[in-house]
Amino acid sequence: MFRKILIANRGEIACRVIKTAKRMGIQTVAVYSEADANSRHVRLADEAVCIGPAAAKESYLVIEHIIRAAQVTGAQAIHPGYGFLSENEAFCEACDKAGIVFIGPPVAAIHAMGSKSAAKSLMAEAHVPLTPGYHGDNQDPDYLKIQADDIGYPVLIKASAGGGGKGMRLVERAEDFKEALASCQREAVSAFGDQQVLVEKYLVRPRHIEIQVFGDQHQNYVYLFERDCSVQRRHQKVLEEAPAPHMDEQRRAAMGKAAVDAARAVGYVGAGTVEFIVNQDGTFYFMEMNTRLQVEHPVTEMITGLDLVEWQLRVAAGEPLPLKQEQLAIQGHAIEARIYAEDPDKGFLPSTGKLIHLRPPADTAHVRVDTGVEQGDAISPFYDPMIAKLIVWDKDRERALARMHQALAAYQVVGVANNIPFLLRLIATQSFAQADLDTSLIEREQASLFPEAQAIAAKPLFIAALAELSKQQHAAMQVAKQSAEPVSPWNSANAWRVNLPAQRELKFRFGDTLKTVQVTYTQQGYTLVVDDQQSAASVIAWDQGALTLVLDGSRIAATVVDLHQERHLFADEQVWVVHYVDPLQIVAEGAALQGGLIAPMPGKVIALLAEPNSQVEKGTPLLILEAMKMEHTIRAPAAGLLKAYRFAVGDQVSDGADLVEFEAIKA
Ligand code: MV4
Repeated sequence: MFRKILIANRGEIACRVIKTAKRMGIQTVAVYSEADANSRHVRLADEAVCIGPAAAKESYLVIEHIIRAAQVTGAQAIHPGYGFLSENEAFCEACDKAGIVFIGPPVAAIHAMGSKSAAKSLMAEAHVPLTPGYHGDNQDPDYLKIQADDIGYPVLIKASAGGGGKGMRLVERAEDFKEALASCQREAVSAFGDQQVLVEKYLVRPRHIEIQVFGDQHQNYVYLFERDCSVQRRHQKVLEEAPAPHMDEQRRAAMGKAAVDAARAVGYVGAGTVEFIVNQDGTFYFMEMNTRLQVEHPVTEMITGLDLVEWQLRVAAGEPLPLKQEQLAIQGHAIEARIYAEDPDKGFLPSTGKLIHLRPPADTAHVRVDTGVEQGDAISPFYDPMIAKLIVWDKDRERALARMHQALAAYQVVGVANNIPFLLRLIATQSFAQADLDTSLIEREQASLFPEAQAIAAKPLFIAALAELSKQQHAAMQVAKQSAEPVSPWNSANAWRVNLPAQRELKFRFGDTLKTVQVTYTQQGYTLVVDDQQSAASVIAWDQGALTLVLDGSRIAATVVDLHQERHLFADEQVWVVHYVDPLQIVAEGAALQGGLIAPMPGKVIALLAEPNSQVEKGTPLLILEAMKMEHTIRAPAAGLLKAYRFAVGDQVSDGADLVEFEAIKA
């Protein structure tokens, strides 16, 4: 077995490989770009080597930098992970040339699977079922048209060098064939430099089911059952599960045999995946073979109890496969969700930034989180914006689905937009819940996946209000501790007023809607009112955002995370984001139109910051008001003329007092 391996990757897969290597007592070398200098995979590895600037093409894709890192650290083998150089023939050859073991298939297998049409011909020889169609070299348009007519419409024209859905044309009618062919050939030339196409029967509502295969260097082959990866968006997998719903033993054995025959046909070594496109009736056809460990391999690990990276290391070190086919069995059901820093409400635009709050669900026998980031890390714009893979397991699909809901709802992320709420809606769709799977599921379920924006209920607003009150109370107490009169009523933040019930308002914006929560202080805590909802509320505990509260007798644990004026509320397996409207800000914005800025609450003027009769920009600090034992900077709500101050430093001002005379420049 290797003493030391280098992981030529980053993020969750690098961390995942390091974890298995550590468990096996193998030393690990990480490689990282300058952008990843403080990343988790670097922290987890025994050694780390910088291989270049942030851009992948100057770091993670630079073969000689990686080979050199292995040589200087004495790594005997390289694990490529997935993506990057994991299916790159030149990299595989460079490893062989440098006498470093490439943990993956021989270069001939990578080569054989690199071309779609070559792969299909290999599969045909291995009697692996191919989609009915024409995959030959005769590219004469008239000949191809005859083939299409024989296949029967609808047909799909595909660029042989294409992949991932690029270079495909659906042809519904014979009269459209020639034009679609010409268009597909043009795209194939421009995108892949090769205009060869194939013509297939179009499968309606297909599923994507793939078989995990393993081969060792002693011609042993096994299949580790199947994964259903039909839930995709723009050819990116979103959810994966194992075993495939509605799969029967005979079909599983037939697909497994086909996959093993395919692996044997190319002399495959290591972990491989044979992808099939499958009709709703279960008939299956070869699609492509991947010569890397797939992103979704953990669902296979969860139902077999195996560690596929350990198998990869053992096979690469020349050991025989640890188990024979008859020793392999499926236990339970596993589902994986890919958690991404992307914004589903903005076309899944990637989101970058610092993960100021990141709290995954705890790892248990039922929940596994494979991640490359920790709280405080950043999602950078240079790479795939994956936050983590969340994998759950239970005895059957229904229980696994419940686990996934629970785990997603517990996954707290603040600092980047993310797809967790989308994933929660996705697993709750009728189609997914009932395992009515096919590659168009997400398109089909658009209505429930992108619902109309809902009005916010009272509960989250009350939680936000209680968090705000607790935070201000805590701040006031901190100040009181330093003041000469810690028990003075001025040092409390309970809106105390002579002969009046202590009351105040807290304002929150949810989307474009402004909500005002009326707060009345009571002996027991608070009475909160918003719209027509009223609740008796109290705070049991508040510690930097961890809030335990009681609303109308029900105890609730909530997490409230501040990001600038945003308040991210996690409670009841839900998340809300509201915008706290600082009373000082709203007064400035609201009052500026009347030519003055009024004091939002009683306080003392402690500083005048601009010159009377001067032009100021929007946001220019004008004065500082000390209110509720906190300093509040009153800023110019718009560009305009600061005509005069109405108070001097040290003056006490009452709630609503006119502070300055200000003339906004009309936009
Ligand atoms: C097909 C097909 C329907 N009929 N072939 C998409 C890219 C590549 N994986 C093959 N793909 C398809 N080939 C025939 N004859 C539908 C797809 C397809 C698809 C396949 C698997 C997973 C996701 C997909 C999304 C859209 C289309």
